[in-house]
Amino acid sequence: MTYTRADFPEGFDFGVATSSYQIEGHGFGGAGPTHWDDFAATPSNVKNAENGRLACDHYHRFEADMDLVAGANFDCYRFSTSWARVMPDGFTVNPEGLDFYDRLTDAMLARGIKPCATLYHWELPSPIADRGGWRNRDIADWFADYTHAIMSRIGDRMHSVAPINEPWCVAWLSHFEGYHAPGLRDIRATARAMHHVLLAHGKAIQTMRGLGLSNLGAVFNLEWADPADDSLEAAEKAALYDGIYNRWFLGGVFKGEYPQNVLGGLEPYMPDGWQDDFGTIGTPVDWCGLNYYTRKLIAPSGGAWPGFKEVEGPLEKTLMGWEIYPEGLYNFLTRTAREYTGTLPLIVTENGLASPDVIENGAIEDPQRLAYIDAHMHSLQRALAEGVPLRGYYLWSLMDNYEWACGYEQRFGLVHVDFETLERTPKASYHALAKRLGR
Ligand code: IFM
Repeated sequence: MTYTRADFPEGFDFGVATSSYQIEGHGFGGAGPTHWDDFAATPSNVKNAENGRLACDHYHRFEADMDLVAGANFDCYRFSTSWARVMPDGFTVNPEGLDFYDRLTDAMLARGIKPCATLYHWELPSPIADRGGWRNRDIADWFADYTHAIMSRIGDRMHSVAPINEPWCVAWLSHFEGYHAPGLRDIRATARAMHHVLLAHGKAIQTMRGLGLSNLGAVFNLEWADPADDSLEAAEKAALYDGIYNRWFLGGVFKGEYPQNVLGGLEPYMPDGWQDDFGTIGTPVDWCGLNYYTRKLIAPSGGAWPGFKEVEGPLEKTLMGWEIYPEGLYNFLTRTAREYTGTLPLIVTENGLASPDVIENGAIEDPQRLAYIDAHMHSLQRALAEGVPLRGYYLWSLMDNYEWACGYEQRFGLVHVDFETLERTPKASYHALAKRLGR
């Protein structure tokens, strides 16, 4: 089944997403060092020790890149602003950084594209990391100051804003699994980051309300967890994985509580007074964003808490090795509305896949991407038919970019980037979507 714009309700937004460090070229415009530069410079953390210093050179090519967004008939462009570009030392404003986002905003508006900003997509200024980064409670106030600086400049022209992309990655992946910067594997650091990331979210929302901004949201990455077998132990571990990955963050923001099964492991390491912060964390938002890619099969592993492991599943996989499971998107849309957000608008703020795309005779065929998109659009249709207040669907990503610890190998873009010449070539999926999203 293939879908076009006409299959979706009037006013439904189609968008495409990127993030600052993954595309801009962090070496330009007076941006300061980030913990991703430090992490990438440390052996074995990132494939080929690659970093975002040049990336896609979007800093100099953003006008042409906005032509690509408009050319595929997308309504929205979800981008992020870089704390370290706006405040290279974490605290002091860099006028060049503000000017860049000003130009980028105008480039979107000139093409009729709705600007959808995210304020933090992982490039923490190194001087903030030196002060403990997400482990330090003060980060919530520092982040609010940065929010004030950037949104005072461009906030009036934003269609929507969300403070933090994917709090699970910011906290768990980076402080417990050590897979992302700052590369820690420390349960106390994790518990603090899990809480402070939500406190910072709440303070940023309050700051933007103070500036008179509206259409503010929260963006979560959600991963469906199925037990690897029929045992009670596997079911419990899948529920714990779900708690850590999904319910902790949704629960904090929308219910003012953390799941008991996760507190069972993290509570001894939580910062003092965490129970008193839910008033700030739960500051009302106007929409909820869901980033969805895959599911995991979970089994007990023995050993220390949380005592689970991922087991390889049987479904077709993407280049990342992630199973393709569109059912999970349907599950999350219905469950989130039912258990957390009620009538609040939902937006799928990221969905997409990496594939081994190569140019042949000037063209790039990426049929797996289009099939993936259609299968997930089918899940959107099912959720809409059941009354889920879904308002938009954004693809990850506009163009191939820096896929963090995987370097430049994993190509998530609708547009191919040659990382030698930086030439952009739209893939077959881009051309197909441009037709389907046309009015
Ligand atoms: O590239 C990332 C992005 O930065 C956040 N969401 C998932 C994408 C694919 O891994």
